[in-house]
Amino acid sequence: MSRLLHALFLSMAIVAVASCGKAESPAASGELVVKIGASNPLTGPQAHLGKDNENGTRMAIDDANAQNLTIGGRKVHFELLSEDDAADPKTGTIIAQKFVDQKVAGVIGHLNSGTTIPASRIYADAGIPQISPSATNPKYTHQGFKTAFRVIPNDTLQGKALGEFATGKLGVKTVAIIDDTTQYGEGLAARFEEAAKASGATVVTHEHTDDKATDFRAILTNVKAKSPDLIFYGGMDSQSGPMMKQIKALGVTSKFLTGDGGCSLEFITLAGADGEGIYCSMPGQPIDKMPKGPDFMKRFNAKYGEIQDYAPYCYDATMVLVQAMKKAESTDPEKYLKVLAGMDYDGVTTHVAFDENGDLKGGVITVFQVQGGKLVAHDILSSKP
Ligand code: ABU
Repeated sequence: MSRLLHALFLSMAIVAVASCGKAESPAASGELVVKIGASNPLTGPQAHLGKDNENGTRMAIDDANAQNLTIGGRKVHFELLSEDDAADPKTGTIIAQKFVDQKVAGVIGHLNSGTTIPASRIYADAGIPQISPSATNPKYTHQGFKTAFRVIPNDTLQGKALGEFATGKLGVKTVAIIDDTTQYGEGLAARFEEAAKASGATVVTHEHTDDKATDFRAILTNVKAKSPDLIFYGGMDSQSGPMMKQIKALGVTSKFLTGDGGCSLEFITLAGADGEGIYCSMPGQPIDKMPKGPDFMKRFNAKYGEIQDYAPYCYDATMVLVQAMKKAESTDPEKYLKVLAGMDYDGVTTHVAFDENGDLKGGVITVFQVQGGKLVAHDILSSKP
């Protein structure tokens, strides 16, 4: 009996100590807790991009909470549920189902087209809005889902703009294409190929690797034998960096162009001096030309360090979702989904409004060149899809 009493007192003491000094949880204080899911690769070779996305979303949630918003007359507290999908499509769908079970109000993500597209069906079936800040494969918003939105220009625009940039501004006549066989890399490479051919280039070879490879020397030896004016890579920075080093080591002198997945600070770190002079693109304006870019960059840098790629888009995606709930005065997705589809929002990156598919209306593509170890804006392209 005395043992039982002892155990009872001990557990009461633990509860008392645990409660001491702890802020009342938002739910306990009568606030309505609104969960927002974010799914990104937080481990593995794309973890730096995943963390960048997570931080952009987190910053928006912190800002929204600081506004002390009420929705439908109740004070709300937004809570970030962040998951690591490791850029793996199957893991992405498991996380999507977990978010549905947790009744999230919306999802910001996933980072990759390869995870975003299969997860989008799960969100669509559950009626939960998904806003992608970074997945650029056009298929995502072309499946007829009312829940799929994107705040960044897609690869229909990016691929065409880059194909025309290669033949026009760079004046290349022959092109070798390499892609990583992912929904993003292969899709962008296909769009680039169409545009490059349509604007007069000859594709001398189109090679495929995968998103785990690190040794590209066999492919690059094939490419070298064709002496293309330009190599285009559809894939991520964790591969374009080492690929660039191997290109130089093999003595290949072709120009090099890649899309947004390869256009980051990480590319510069991985490629080192061998990355100097290459071209890469990001959908949207350079940050200093975004409507609220400079202020965002200053605040983000102070909190989280340098922006890798998509953090400002994550911020806008989150804020658009929050504003749609506020405008609808409801946290019921059925009510704010329609409002979200018709949003007009002055974001950090641009004015956000969606077309009939849920894609960002308008948009430009910026081509950067690596100069002195920095990404320097070279051209802003606005090719029509
Ligand atoms: N947009 C490039 C990186 C993410 C993706 O689309 O897979």
